[in-house]
Amino acid sequence: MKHISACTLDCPDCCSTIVSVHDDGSLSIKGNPEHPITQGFTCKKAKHALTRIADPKRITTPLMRKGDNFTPVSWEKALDAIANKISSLQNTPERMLHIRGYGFRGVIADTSRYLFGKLGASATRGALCDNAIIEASILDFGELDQNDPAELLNADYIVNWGRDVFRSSVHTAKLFNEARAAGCKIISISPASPEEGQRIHLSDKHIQLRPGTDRFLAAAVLARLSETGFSDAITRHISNSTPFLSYLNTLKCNELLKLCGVSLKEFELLFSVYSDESQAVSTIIGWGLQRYVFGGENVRFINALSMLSGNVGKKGAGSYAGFSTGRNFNSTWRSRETPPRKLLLPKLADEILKAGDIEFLWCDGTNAINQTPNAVKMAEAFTSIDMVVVVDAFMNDTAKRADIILPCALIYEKEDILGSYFHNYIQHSAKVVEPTGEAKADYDIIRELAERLNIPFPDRNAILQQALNTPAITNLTEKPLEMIRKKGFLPTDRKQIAFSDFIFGHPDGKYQLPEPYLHPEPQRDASFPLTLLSLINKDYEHSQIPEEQQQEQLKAYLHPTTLEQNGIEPESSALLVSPIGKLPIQACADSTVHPEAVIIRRGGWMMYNRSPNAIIEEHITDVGDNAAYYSQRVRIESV
Ligand SMILES: Nc1nc2c(c(=O)[nH]1)N[C@H]1C(S)=C(S)[C@@H](COP(=O)(O)OP(=O)(O)OC[C@H]3O[C@@H](n4cnc5c(=O)[nH]c(N)nc54)[C@H](O)[C@@H]3O)O[C@H]1N2
Ligand SMILES: Nc1nc2c(c(=O)[nH]1)N[C@H]1C(S)=C(S)[C@@H](COP(=O)(O)OP(=O)(O)OC[C@H]3O[C@@H](n4cnc5c(=O)[nH]c(N)nc54)[C@H](O)[C@@H]3O)O[C@H]1N2
Ligand SMILES: [Mo]
Repeated sequence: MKHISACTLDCPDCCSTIVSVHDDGSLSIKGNPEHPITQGFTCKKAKHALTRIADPKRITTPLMRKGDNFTPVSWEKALDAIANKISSLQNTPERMLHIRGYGFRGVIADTSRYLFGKLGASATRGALCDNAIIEASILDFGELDQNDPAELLNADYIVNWGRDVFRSSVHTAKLFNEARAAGCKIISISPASPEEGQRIHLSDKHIQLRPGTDRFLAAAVLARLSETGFSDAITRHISNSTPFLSYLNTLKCNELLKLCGVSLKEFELLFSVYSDESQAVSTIIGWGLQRYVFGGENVRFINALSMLSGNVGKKGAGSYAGFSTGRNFNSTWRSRETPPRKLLLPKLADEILKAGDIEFLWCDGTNAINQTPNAVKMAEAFTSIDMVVVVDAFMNDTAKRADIILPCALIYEKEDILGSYFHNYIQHSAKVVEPTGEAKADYDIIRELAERLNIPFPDRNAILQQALNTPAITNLTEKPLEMIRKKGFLPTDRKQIAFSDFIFGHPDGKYQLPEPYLHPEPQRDASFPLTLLSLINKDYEHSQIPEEQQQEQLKAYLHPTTLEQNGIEPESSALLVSPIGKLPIQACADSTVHPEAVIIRRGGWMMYNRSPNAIIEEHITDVGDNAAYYSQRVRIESV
């Protein structure tokens, strides 16, 4: 039996999938060939998500803590205990905290936010993922928008500032490949060649730079461009060009190139791309380069380069920074109450301990302890809370610290609709099988809890219908919900080229350049000379990794000269040391890694000594209060 469904993992591609249910009850998937972006294939992590459904380690009954262990309890007992605790806090609802992660995407997936919003619980602010790129782009453009992905096929050049398309978005990689076949040249910029070990190579040129220093490279190109001046046709759409352009005249290219470690020859190549007005340059901005304390500034100088080189509002050009996954839905059903208190997510451990009064925590869709900076302190903070409820399907580092674990239905065991942060189709994730064991869909868990608390709760179909009631969905021959259930996805009505009218989202309709200032990189402490890059894992979504895949020592990749300087033999066991801890690793030589960087793949669990966050401190980005994971300095020591 085959069903059209969709992948709910937090990923730009947001694939429409064809799910086959086999006679033995097992599932397999392939990409929907009808979907213009999915084009009949999916990545490995989407396939691996299936293995979790039938994983023997999956939690399938509610569990309640008894000392150091958990015992299975009925849903009645678990939900009654939670409802009692919530009721006892009805006069001090700020003592409740809700954390919702990125483990599963969707419209109905957000119902926990609705309930805890209604209850007046504390929430979080800032983010672990992409808030620096979002907020920086909003500061520039006044809103978040980008050209349609298909415009990449009209590009003469694609400059990929640090997006690891082979791992993070295989359908972007396919578009790159098609663009190249049509004659487009691709330049990638990052501290490590993301193509090492890949079957196909996409970049015509890779420019290696020092971690975190993209703003200096973008500024160097801007400074050279400013020597011949910028056309009034562009600057008249900018509200604050005068101070920025004067600042560019004070900058010295060679000094900027020294700061980012890029050679004059490579710079000249990049300059030749952005200076040719007859060419369309698509600028891709990765999430990696915004995970630094000046991540927002990195993004803003790259956007400025796109804008001032005449590549905004143009066919085959533009800055690709993403947009909101929810933008094609009507979200009025969701609660609009402002939480009484918002705790800073990338510093959550400190925030919880400082507040000192959080008595109840609800965590859904996140392995928060493992994925947030200073994981060790996060574990401490969790244990300081009277009742921690974790809605999850696996006994990870977060669930292990819960008082009550509620087993959730997983992907393909529940229905939802969802958007992408890369393309403008909306997808229907159909329920294909019943939840395993006693697991329940998050919506049902929340609704049953709401019933106990006498809080009226919207009906599932009503939420879906309302979400689809938007001007972005037009020209349908049937009702949108019926149609998306049948077809699996729907197009939305969005402009192909963002800002083609040069009207930007700021009140004056103009573009805004960043402050005329470049922050120097933070001072390096000589005892921690290396930058720790904790990059995504090709095969799995963040920490959603089966335990049997986590038994080997974590591998760290360093340039051979870095290993030699530190007296570390390639392939030997070593320690990565930061000011807050030590992480055992196997040191691997990789000549594509910048000599000042160490690369590890993120998502591994702390209980298996594989979580980078055990040694990552709470650095915050300049814009958007995002976790600046990659600003972490470490050293390597032999064991
Ligand atoms: N060191 C370091 N850490 C990072 C980053 C980094 O660059 N470096 N990047 C960060 C980024 S980009 C992100 S997006 C975050 C992601 O961090 P998280 O939001 O914590 O995401 P996951 O690790 O995928 O964990 C999701 C959890 O949700 C559970 N889950 C899956 N499906 C469902 C469901 O249907 N219902 C419920 N209730 N639960 C479900 C999974 O079992 C899993 O435990 O991590 C961040 N952490
Ligand atoms: N397989 C898989 N796919 C995923 C995910 C997953 O967990 N697994 N997670 C999804 C999520 S939530 C996210 S946020 C995205 C992340 O997707 P990406 O942004 O593609 O990946 P990251 O690992 O966050 O960033 C890594 C890239 O940034 C580069 N980089 C690091 N520092 C710098 C720098 O200073 N300058 C420049 N120019 N480049 C730099 C690295 O060399 C690497 O190529 O992937 C999504 N897709
Ligand atoms: Mo993310």
